[in-house]
Amino acid sequence: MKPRDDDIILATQPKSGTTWLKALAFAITNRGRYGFGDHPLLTHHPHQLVLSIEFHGPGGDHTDLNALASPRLLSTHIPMSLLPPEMSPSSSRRVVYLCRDPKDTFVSRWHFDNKIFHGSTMELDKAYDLFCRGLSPYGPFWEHYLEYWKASLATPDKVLFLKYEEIKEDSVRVVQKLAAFLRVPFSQEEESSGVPEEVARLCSFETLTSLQVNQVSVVNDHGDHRFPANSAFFRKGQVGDWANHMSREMGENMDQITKDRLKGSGLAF
Ligand code: PAP
Repeated sequence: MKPRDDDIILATQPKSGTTWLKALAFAITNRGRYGFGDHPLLTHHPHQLVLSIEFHGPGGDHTDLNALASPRLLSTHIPMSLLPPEMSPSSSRRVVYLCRDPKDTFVSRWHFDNKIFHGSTMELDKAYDLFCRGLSPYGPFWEHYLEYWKASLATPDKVLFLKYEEIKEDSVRVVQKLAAFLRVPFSQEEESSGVPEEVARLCSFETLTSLQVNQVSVVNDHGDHRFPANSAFFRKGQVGDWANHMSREMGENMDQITKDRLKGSGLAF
């Protein structure tokens, strides 16, 4: 893939809200193109509308990313320090990073892996131990957060740092913030006719999970049978579900690790 100056990169650790962020960014940047009554999000999974840099090609989607119209919305789980220099944030290339309380991200990941790797269920205790030791598929978990966090502090006009919990708390406010950051702010007229609210509603867990396209629970035709089914990207969509799976001590221990790893950065959960 050839990076372009006006690419918009949505970066996340897996299970921290990628699907939600894709839906929001797609709805915001394409709002002049589609009405809410026949919106592509009503018939397509967000992962089909915003393609991933690392999952296209063999083993993933076969769309040629170079054939997409500008500005492209692309997603990645790659740590910032491993992005090629031509993809780093610039005055025209924006990066939106979304993270989530590590405890909820961990629990979501555990469910997801057990769902997609049929027959190879890992005990939660074992997965917890690996996670706390920093073993995760996209490199050290907390450093992933920190790299994008530091970039957002250094260049807030190029890197927007969001938390899953803040979108849950006030999704309309985040929709407005995201639109402004992507240089497509809502007009006075859009604000007064409730467009930010419409976007938030369209992308909500309730709306997306009510759609047939997102209820597909068989393996998709993504060219490879390892690609998870659409429904696998939606589970509970809640803040704090970790408490239903981990003991209080496990939660406190993970909080302590998070505190230690993020110490002095100004980032906290
Ligand atoms: P991915 O990185 O593999 O694409 P990602 O979308 O980041 O996965 O994570 C899925 C999580 O986001 C699930 O969380 P849970 O397991 O705790 O339930 C999923 O339910 C949640 N999610 C997906 N879409 C939304 C949404 N529209 N609103 C809120 N949460 C959502």
